[in-house]
Amino acid sequence: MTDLSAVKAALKAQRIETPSWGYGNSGTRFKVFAQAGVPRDPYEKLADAAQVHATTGAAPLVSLHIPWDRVDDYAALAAYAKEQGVAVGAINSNVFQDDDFKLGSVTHPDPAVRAKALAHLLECVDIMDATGSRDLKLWFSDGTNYPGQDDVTARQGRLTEALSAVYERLGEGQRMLLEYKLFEPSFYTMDVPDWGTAYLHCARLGPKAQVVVDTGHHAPGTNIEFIVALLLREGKLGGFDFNSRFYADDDLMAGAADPFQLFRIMHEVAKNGGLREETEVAFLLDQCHNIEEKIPAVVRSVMNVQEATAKALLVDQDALRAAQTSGDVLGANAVLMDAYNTDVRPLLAEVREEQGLAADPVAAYRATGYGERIRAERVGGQQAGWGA
Ligand code: PSV
Ligand code: MN
Repeated sequence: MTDLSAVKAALKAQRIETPSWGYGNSGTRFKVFAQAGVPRDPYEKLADAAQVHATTGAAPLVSLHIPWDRVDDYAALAAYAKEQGVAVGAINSNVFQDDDFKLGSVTHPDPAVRAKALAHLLECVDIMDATGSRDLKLWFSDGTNYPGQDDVTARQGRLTEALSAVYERLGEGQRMLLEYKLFEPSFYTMDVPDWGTAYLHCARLGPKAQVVVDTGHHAPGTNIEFIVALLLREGKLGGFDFNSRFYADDDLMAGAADPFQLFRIMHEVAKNGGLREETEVAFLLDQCHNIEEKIPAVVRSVMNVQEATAKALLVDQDALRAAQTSGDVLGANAVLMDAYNTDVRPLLAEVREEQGLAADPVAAYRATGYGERIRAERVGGQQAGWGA
């Protein structure tokens, strides 16, 4: 039997981190559709993120991307976040938008370019010191497009060198989260294409280095929950970049394309201790809202993660184990499906009401009139986007 009060406590404790870039303009390589009311600077992004937390009670952290969120005074930015009721979460490095990085950043054949990339990563740790962030999230677009373009093994050596330098710089309580991606923008080889490569580097570096699973970064059909279970078993799951995909790295709302997959992932997380605070799994969203209204889309995504988590917590683990040990294939599958097919919306409404929140966060957000206000007030200036 599942203990409902424990399920509720776990749901109340879950902290989902929203991405600053999710509030800015975004698009595909074909077109960016600007939206009225979009933030013009990191402060306005934090104010938007605070709306998501105010209505869900589950999104107290905001992940920043440097240089998109560059400011003069990061301590002041962190203080502003606090005033708004949120805090700065992970710092995401960006070594993929500078002309010098055409052939790579930390794995570039030219040592001068590598030094420039490393300097940026170290600057990100300085920013973490100022904001009080725990996590440095590293994703490298590095790789090659053509067989023979560069020495794949040498590139791994260069990667090790840069990662080691960053690892050495990490302070007390800080972590390095290494994110892998199968392809794009490099098409022949990515230097960190999969969890195995990320794991090898993190294992070599030490306990402060962990792997990030971006749900959009795998080949179609990949069993992501298996990867999650293995990483948790090794103490190497640092966190997630949640988003949905139909085809490649679509960056759609988490839980929108394949809610069953999100449930299966959260089931492995919940079962293997990933919801315990001391395990420190970061539940980040990494998604963009190209055609839909941004703030309610982030609210919806947070709710989708919560629903998947609630269903995962409702799995009757005793019944599951009993079915598994007796070889009852259908019975075991039924236990899992029973939980997945439970309508957890009333449970989550109850959880929210117990926290003094409205049962329906999207409706609560609409009722604030915040959307109308920012559309009226944020006129003029440069709207934030990927390049800003
Ligand atoms: C790369 O595709 C990625 O998933 C990384 O996390 C980047 O930092 C992020 O997207 C930027 O949107
Ligand atoms: Mn990502």
